[in-house]
Amino acid sequence: MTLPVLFLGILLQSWLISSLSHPLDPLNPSEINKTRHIVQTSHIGALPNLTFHFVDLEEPDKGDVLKWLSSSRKGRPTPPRQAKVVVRARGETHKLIVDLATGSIISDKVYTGHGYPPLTFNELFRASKLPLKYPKFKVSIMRRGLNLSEVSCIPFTVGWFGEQITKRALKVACFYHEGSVNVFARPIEGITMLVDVDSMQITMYNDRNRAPLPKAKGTDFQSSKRKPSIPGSCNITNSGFTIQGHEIKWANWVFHVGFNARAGMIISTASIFDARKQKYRRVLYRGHISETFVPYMDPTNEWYFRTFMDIGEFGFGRSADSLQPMIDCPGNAVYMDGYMAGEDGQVQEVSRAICIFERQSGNVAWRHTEINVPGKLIRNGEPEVSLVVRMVATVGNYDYILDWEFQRSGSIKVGVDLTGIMEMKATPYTNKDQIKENVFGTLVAENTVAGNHDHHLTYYLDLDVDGDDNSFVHAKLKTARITGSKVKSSPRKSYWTVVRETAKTEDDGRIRLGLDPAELLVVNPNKKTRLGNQLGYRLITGQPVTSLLSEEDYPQIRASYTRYQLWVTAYNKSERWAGGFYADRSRGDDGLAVWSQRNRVIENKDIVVWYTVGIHHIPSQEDFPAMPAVHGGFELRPANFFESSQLM
Ligand SMILES: *[C@@H]1O[C@H](CO)[C@@H](O)[C@H](O)[C@H]1NC(C)=O
Ligand SMILES: *[C@@H]1O[C@H](CO)[C@@H](O)[C@H](O)[C@H]1NC(C)=O
Ligand SMILES: *[C@@H]1O[C@H](CO)[C@@H](O)[C@H](O)[C@H]1NC(C)=O
Ligand SMILES: *[C@@H]1O[C@H](CO)[C@@H](O)[C@H](O)[C@H]1NC(C)=O
Ligand SMILES: *[C@@H]1O[C@H](CO)[C@@H](O)[C@H](O)[C@H]1NC(C)=O
Ligand SMILES: [Cu+2]
Repeated sequence: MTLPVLFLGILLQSWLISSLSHPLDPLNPSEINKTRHIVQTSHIGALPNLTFHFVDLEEPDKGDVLKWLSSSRKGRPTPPRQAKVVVRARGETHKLIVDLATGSIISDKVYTGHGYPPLTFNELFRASKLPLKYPKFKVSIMRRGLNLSEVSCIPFTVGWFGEQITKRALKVACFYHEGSVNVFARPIEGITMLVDVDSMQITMYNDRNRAPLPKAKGTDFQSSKRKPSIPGSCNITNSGFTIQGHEIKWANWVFHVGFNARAGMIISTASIFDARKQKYRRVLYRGHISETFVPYMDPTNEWYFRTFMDIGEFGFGRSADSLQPMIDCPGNAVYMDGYMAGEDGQVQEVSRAICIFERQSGNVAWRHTEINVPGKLIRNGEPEVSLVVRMVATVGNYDYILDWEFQRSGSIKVGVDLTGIMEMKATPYTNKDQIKENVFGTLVAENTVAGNHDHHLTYYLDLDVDGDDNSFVHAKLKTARITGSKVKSSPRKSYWTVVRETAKTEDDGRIRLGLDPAELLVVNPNKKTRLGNQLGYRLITGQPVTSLLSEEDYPQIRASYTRYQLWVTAYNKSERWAGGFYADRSRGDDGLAVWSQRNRVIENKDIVVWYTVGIHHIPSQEDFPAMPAVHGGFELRPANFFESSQLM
């Protein structure tokens, strides 16, 4: 069935109709507005200079959501709508729970732990403008013979380096955009400015005045080739998916797509239809990106602090870009808008924040040719068709293209493409032969070093394989030797065999992947296939990357969860953000690594898998002036979940 796009558009706009609502729907514009109104007319609203840092659905308890899902749904009321709100006033951070039905604040707690909520766009913007009015900076620009009106400044989060007392702070670096749109390519090197965010003032200034300004020539990444092909000329159609509110049905899948300022796109309650059992079976309760850690490997004064945790410090939803039809998503894509609250609590809309499209990849889903049936040549197969849900987060210089791809086979492929502009440092060198010191990166253009760095993208995966209670199985492939009496019966000396280890507690759930071959499975220990195999879903990982920073290094203390690529924890509604909710200037005393230390039982329990897609990035000249996309990701693939292939 093909739904014309126009019809889908009408369906998309009808998400306020309650019969289409789902308990995990993100706050809609009128709910965000209402939340603001409730907060502003309360005692909190009376506090001076109140700023909103996070507004999201306070999600109902999982049990209530599941009850709603298993009921007939239509007409059944969703659990009461509540909002989670994080505001700051008088130098304090308040965490509020707002009840939208009664219009009241039902919980108000002042956060007293380490770290701060995400920076607001307005704070970042104001910080970026401070240098341009700062007398010492003006002198530095004049001394370099530059024109202040061609300078753009960009604020960076500062991390934490053992300070006993911290304040909300940013460091601002400036760039010369004259003659190029590639702002990051022309850093004005040697200047450090510390901004106190609460008072919005420059509180430290240092100009070491080094390194010439890289040239503008060759830095432009715009070109006429970038023009998309004319819509119309592209004749791809969707063979059929429907969107009701935020719920998407395609082929054998049904799932919910949400959005918030922190994670951006959130996939929930994904179930797959089992034709044999004639029912939907649960696979994933919630999946989204949880935290990113992007440490640069340059310990010098102007660079050491660049150890970003973008999700917690800024937010991928906050950084979500409006998708460009025919570039970011193909011609058959359908779009969803995203809504957030701004610093003043007002609704902010990201139009076309998410796109959904059917993809004919050109790959083969399965095939076979059989020549051994006498008198017959049997050739069969199917092209691969999948459904992709995509968003793009542009976090300063980098662009992350985030995909969730659903396949009829039962697989969910999660992909991330990294593209954009390198973070670059001005250097006196114009040729590699001149360089006798460590420049902590690659010379990618004259006077320009692109710094070595990592990207660790940690995914939250609350898998519920055919039910809540699951176990994690580390199925190791071990070489078996043929010895003793068996030697007589086989000319072979060895083979491999599978040794399944079920994780009992969270200690067993911390896994460093490496050379040892293994299958990683989330199984339902209470269910078996008709043939007696344990039902499961397999996690097929990408390259095993862990952080190489030393354990006592401050950035590593904050992002200690990057020590392992894989963690399994007991489900707890409030444990969602791997680096802790208050990631800005955090000290590593909250987050995945800390929760896992409780060593809870994870066998035959509701469990959450955390997997980190990691990329060590040694820049090369081809990454300049803009970087062709690099791909990372993983696959969730059924393993004895069905009785047989879902493609035939
Ligand atoms: C936002 O809420 C205020 C106060 O309740 C109301 O007066 C206003 O009409 C609302 N605006 C929108 C756009 O919903
Ligand atoms: C509120 O903000 C203004 C402008 O930034 C500032 O001058 C004033 O001191 C602030 N008031 C309080 C109580 O923080
Ligand atoms: C500085 O740049 C502005 C804007 O591009 C331009 O109008 C002005 O003439 C420049 N001044 C100098 C001294 O080059
Ligand atoms: C586009 O698709 C339609 C419907 O499948 C088909 O009739 C038409 O021939 C196609 N046009 C081109 C140019 O491929
Ligand atoms: C859930 O997690 C939070 C944060 O880690 C913790 O404070 C709370 O005690 C946990 N609840 C349970 C029931 O374990
Ligand atoms: Cu990179």
